[in-house]
Amino acid sequence: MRYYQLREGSAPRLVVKTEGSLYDLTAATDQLRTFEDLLRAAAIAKESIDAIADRLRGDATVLSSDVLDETAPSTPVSSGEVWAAGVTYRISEEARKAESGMPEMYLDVYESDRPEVFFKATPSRTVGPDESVGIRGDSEWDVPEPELGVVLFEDEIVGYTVGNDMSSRSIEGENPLYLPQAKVYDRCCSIGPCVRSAESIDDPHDLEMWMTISRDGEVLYDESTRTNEMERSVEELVDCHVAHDAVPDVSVLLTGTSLVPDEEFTLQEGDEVSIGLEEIGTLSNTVVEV
Ligand code: DO4
Ligand code: MG
Repeated sequence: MRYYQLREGSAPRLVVKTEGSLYDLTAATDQLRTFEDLLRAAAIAKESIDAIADRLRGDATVLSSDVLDETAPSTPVSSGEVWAAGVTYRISEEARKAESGMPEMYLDVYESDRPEVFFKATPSRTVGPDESVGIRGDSEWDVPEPELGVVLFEDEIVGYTVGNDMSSRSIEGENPLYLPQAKVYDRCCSIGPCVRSAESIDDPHDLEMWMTISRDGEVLYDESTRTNEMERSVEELVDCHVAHDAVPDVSVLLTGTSLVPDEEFTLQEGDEVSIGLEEIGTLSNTVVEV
C-alpha cells in the first residue's frame, strides 16, 4: 500500500492508495493524521501498517484519484531526520573521483566494509512534492541526486520512498571536509510523494529509477537505472545507520545515487527535476536559489 500525507491547513490527513482506490484514513479516525500515527498504532496493536489500514478502509471516505493531482501531498514523513549513504554505486564513485583533488578516498569508501553514511536533513530543511528544492548561492556546480529512500521506525524498515539528495559538487570537490556544507542547507532534500509499505514492495534491490531535468520546457537530462546496480544492500546500510546511535523513532535513509548528469551540467533556478521509482511514484520539484 502507498501512504500519502495531504496538506489541510496546518493539520495533515493520512490517505492510503491500494491497487485501484484512494481512502482517507483520517475520516475513519481523527487520531490518524500522519504516517507516524499509523506506525505507532501498528506498534501498539502488534500488527503491520497494511493490516491496520486494511481494517480502517471500511470506515474511510473513498477519494477520487484526482485529489493527488489537485492537492499536492506534503512530505510523506514529517518528523525525525534524513540521513544518506554515499558512493554506493560505481557511477557515484567515478563522479566524485573526477570532481575531487583527493580521488583515492572515494574508491576507498566504495570498497571498504564501512559505508559512508552522513547526516542529510531535518524536517525544516526537507521539502515535499511540487515544493522548491534549493541550490546554494555560493555554489557554482549543483546537481540533484535521485535515491531510493528507506523509511525506518524504531530501527526497522517499514517502507520506501523517493528522495533527492541535492548536492553542491563544487563545494564538495573543493575539499571533502566541506561535505556538510555541500549537502546540508535550506531546502537541500526532497522526499515523496508517498511511502510504499515494505510488505508491499517486491524487491527494493531491483527497482527501475529514472530522472528528468527540464529548463524552459526543454528536457536537458533523461536517464534511467536500476537499484540492482547498488554495491551494498539496503539492510547493510540500515545496520550501519542505526548502530551505536540514538536514531529518532522515525528516520529516512537515502541509499546513494546512480544517475549523475555530465560534468558540463549544473542546475539553475527554475529548472524542474522529476525522479521516479518503480512501485513507489514520481517526485517533482522546481529549483530555487537559497
Ligand atoms: O561522498 C559524497 C556523497 C556521495 C553521495 O551523496 C552519493 O553517492 O549519493
Ligand atoms: Mg547522494
